[in-house]
Amino acid sequence: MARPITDDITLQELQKATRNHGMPLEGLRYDITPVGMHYLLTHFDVPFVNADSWRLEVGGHVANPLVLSLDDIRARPQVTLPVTMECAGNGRAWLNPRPRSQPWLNEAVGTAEWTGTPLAPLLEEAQVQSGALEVLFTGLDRGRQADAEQWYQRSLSLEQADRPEVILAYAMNGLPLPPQHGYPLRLVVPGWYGMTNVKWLKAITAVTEVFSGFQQKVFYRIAQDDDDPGIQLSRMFPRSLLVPPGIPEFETRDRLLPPGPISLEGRAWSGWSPIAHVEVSFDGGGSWAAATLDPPVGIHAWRRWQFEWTAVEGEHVITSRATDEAGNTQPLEPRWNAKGVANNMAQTVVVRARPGVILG
Ligand SMILES: Nc1nc2c(c(=O)[nH]1)N[C@H]1C(S)=C(S)[C@@H](COP(=O)(O)O)O[C@H]1N2
Ligand SMILES: [Mo]
Repeated sequence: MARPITDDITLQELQKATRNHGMPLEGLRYDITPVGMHYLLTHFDVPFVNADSWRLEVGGHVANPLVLSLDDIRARPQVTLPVTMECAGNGRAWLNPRPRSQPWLNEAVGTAEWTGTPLAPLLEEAQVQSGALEVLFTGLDRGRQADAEQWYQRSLSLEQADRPEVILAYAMNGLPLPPQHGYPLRLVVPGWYGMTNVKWLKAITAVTEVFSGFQQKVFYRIAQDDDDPGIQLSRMFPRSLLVPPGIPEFETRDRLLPPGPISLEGRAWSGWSPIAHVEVSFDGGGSWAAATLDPPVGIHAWRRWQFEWTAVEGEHVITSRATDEAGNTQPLEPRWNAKGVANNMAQTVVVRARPGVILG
C-alpha cells in the first residue's frame, strides 16, 4: 500500500535509531517480552551507577524527607506487574513531513514483568505537605535537548502518583534492571506512554508548582507547531500489531507464504481501558472482520488475538485495528503533529502468497 513515508533518513536520526532499538515484531509472540527484545529509548547517555553508593532522595515539600538505599527499597512491600509500555513516538516515521527525532515505525513497544514497591506508601511516609501540587521524578541522566540543558525529568499530579499500580521498579522479568532499562530503580506508570516511566531515578520531589520542564511542557505534546501549547500526552492510545506471517523478504520485510489456510495472530493494547475488539481488513479498511481475543496478559498488558485466514495466490495488504472499551480506536491515516507523537494509525502488512514458498 502506498505510504506517505519519505526515504531520506538523516544521519542524526540514524544515530538515534542505532542506540534505541525497537522490538522485532516476531517478539509479539511472547506474553512477556524477553529483556533483550524489549524496545529501548534513552534521550541522553545510559548512566554508569554504583548501586552501593546510589541513594534515592524523597524530598521537596514534605515533612519527613527520606534518603533510601537500594536495600531499603527492596525491603519494602513488593509487587510484580506485567505492563505493556510503548514510546509516545511510536509511528513517527509514517508522518510526512517526518518530525526529526527517533524514527520509529511500529516497533517501540514491549511487555515486561516489573517488580518493585508501590510509590504511594513511600510518599505517605515522607508526609507530602498540603500545598504540594505534583511529584517530580528526576533521572541521573543529563544532556541538552532543544537548547535546554537538563536532567531527564517528568512530573505526575499527586492524584496520579497515588494510584496503587504506580511502582518504583528494581527488577525486570525477575532480574535486576539492566543498565539500559533504568538500573537500579525506575518509575513504572502502567497505561501511560513510555516517557512517564523515568529511569535511573535519583530524586522524587514534592513540588508546589506545576512542573514546566522540557520533557513535560515542550515535548510529549500533540501540537501543530512551536507556538501551539498543544495537548499533554498521558495514556497510550489503542494499537494492534500483527505477528509478521510467513517469511520476510530481506529488502522490504514484506511477507511471503504459500497459498492456503493460515492462522494470523497479533497483540493489541490501550492505556485508557481494556481492549474491546480487534478487526482485520484485507481491502484497506473497506470491510472488517472480527478477530478472536485471548484474555489479556494482565490488566495493564496487551491482549493476544487470532484470525483464521485463507490466502489466495497474489498480493494482499492486511490491516488490523484495535478498539478499547472507552471507544478509542485507530485511524487509517496518520494524524500529523509537530513532535510526531501518538500516531496510532492502523498498521498495514504486505503479504505475497506464492506457490512453492517454504515456511521457516
Ligand atoms: N531517565 C530517563 N528516563 C526515561 C527516558 C530517558 O531518556 N531518561 N526515556 C523515556 C522514554 S521516552 C521512554 S519511551 C521509556 C523507554 O523505556 P525503556 O528504554 O526501558 O523501554 O523510558 C522513559 N524514561
Ligand atoms: Mo518515548
